[in-house]
Amino acid sequence: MQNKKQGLFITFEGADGCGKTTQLNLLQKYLEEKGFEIVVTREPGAKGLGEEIRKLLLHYDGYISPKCEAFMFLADRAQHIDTIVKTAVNEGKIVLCDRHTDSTIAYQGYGRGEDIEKLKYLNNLATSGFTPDLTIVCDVDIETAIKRRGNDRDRMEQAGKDFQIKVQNGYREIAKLEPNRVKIIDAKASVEEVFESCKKVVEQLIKKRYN
Ligand code: Z5A
Repeated sequence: MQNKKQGLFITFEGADGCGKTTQLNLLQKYLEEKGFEIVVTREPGAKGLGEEIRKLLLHYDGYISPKCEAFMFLADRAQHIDTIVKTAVNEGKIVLCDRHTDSTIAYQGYGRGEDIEKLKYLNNLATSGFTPDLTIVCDVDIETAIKRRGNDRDRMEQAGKDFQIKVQNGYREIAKLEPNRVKIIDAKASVEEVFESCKKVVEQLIKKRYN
């Protein structure tokens, strides 16, 4: 349970190439200018052991079974939450995290077809129930996302267009189920316009938390 003295945990999600990292970086700059202490992090692979897991997940050139893949993301998450995210939030910082639990539901659940309820249980186990205060999903059609992403593809990005569409629809379902936490932002517009939408939802949260 987070109290008023704590910071905030904000996650960015969406299909690969949606533009979420661009928005996260803009938000970091904007909030730092307002005097907030910001920690920027990511899943998989924030640092140390996580970076090693990331290398395997994205660049291992042999077969990784869907269940093994799910457990590797979850292992990274357990380490990340315990060693980076919780500490920073408890110190009053705002943590901006590029991908988190919803990626597992969207990619391993909706995308790969692993049991979603079981994945939710495992997410909860990995995070000890530590949940983002806000999740911004950058929603853009897959053709645009593919164009933005370019040609340099890792193991996950090679999964194909049908897979990405399932992931995209997965995010839309997640947002329907948790409308208070998960906000869908139309990410098709220009970087500046998308940032205006992000700022709006973040400012609402900050007002609620700090005023
Ligand atoms: N994964 C998983 O399966 N399960 C899990 O539990 C977790 C992750 C945690 C991590 O990849 C992979 O792991 C990911 C999901 C999976 N795989 N896939 N596929 P990653 O960390 O290497 O990368 P990513 O998170 O998928 O994407 P990214 O490289 O960070 O890109 P992005 O955040 O989606 O977009 P971007 O870097 O901000 O923008 C991409 C380009 O578009 C760039 O050139 C920008 O300048 C441009 N851009 C951005 N916004 C705009 C707008 N508005 N207009 C025009 N151009 C724009």
